[in-house]
Amino acid sequence: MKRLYLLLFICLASNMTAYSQVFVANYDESKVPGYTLPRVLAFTDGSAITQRGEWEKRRDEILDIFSKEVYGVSPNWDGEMTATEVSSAEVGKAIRKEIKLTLHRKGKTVDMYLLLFMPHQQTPAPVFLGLNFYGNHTLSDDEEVLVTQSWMRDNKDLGIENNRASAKSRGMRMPNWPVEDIVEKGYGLASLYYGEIDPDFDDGFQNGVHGLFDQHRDESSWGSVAAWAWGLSRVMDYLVTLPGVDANKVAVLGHSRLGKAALWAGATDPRFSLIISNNSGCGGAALSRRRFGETVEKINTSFPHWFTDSFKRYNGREDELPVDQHQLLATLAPRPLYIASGEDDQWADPRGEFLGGVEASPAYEIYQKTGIPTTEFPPVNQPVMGHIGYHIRSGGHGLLGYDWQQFLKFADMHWK
Ligand code: GTR
Repeated sequence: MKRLYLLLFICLASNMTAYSQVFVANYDESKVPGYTLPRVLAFTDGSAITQRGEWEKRRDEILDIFSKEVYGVSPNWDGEMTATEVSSAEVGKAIRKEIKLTLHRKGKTVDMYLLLFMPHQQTPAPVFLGLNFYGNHTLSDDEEVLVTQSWMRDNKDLGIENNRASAKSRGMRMPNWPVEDIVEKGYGLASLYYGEIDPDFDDGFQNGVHGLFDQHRDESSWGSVAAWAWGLSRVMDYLVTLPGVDANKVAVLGHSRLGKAALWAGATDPRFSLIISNNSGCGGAALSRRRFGETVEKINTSFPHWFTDSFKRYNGREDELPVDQHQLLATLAPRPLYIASGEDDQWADPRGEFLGGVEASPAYEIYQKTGIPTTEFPPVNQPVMGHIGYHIRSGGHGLLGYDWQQFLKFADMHWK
């Protein structure tokens, strides 16, 4: 009997602990804790940075810290990639192609299918490259565009069952990828399903591009966000070989977790000449020290495979992070950077995303460029554009037509 009581007590107690650990996000600005951000233009010993050369030395140190403590150290690519055209068609003012890119390394392969829309024109066109969430066929109503065979999270509305996509979702994401508007401007669009680079579940890093490498994992090994970013660089390896692409004008963009990946791709690959983060939030453009909406602990608990194991040391200890996200944004200087938030997407901390841009701006000034042209949080639907652009639009979490209209304006501003 005593044992039964003891067992009952243990069960109750463990339940209570579980209950007391239920995460409650802070959405109250007045409850944002006081914090001190690491200064962008300072070395670790506190000495000020005033010269470009000093900044670039510091920038490399910052990137090294982000590799080791946040996203993980990605391998150099020493394999081969082959490209095979799967289909090609004229669609309106664009040529649409799907290309199978196969990564080969030590007898292992990974296939990624790239969907490419290019304007008909004589001169090489700038291109937007962005990963998609549900497969290339969701961006097109053309039946030739393949339905990915890769693992996908189930979603009844989109016809994704048993972790496989189906033709039910064909064309369903077209409003989020306004191909016609992009092509009309003389730009191209390249996209691929992010799960083909690395399926988004915690499998001990066996599948996707992680599986191409012999892994002796440690606490700084690359997670999934780094893998998606690394995959974007492999796509860039291909894009630069295309005569129709202006390799000096390739923008990398992403929404949400893929916005985090786009930022890391931009930081690690200087060939991306314009970087766009849409609703990237925690681990993206938002300052971790604000602990507003999603926190470091929350993201590491929900998605243990996204970042390094070392990042988990900062769960609930954001002030001990040797870097904060404004420094990641600063490493992109002087390349144009656009940060977009949604008013109802408080989970991603819109103000924290804006402040990330504000605090990154001194690095742009080193290059005589204005980062975000204001330190005042702009009203809804009133974009501000310097070398860093920012808007908070009405509505929630999503990559919408309004967002694209601003990205296109921003690209025109810097590319035309
Ligand atoms: C959420 C996650 C965010 C964001 C988002 C998404 O569940 O907490 O950090 O990445 O997913 O990718 O849609």
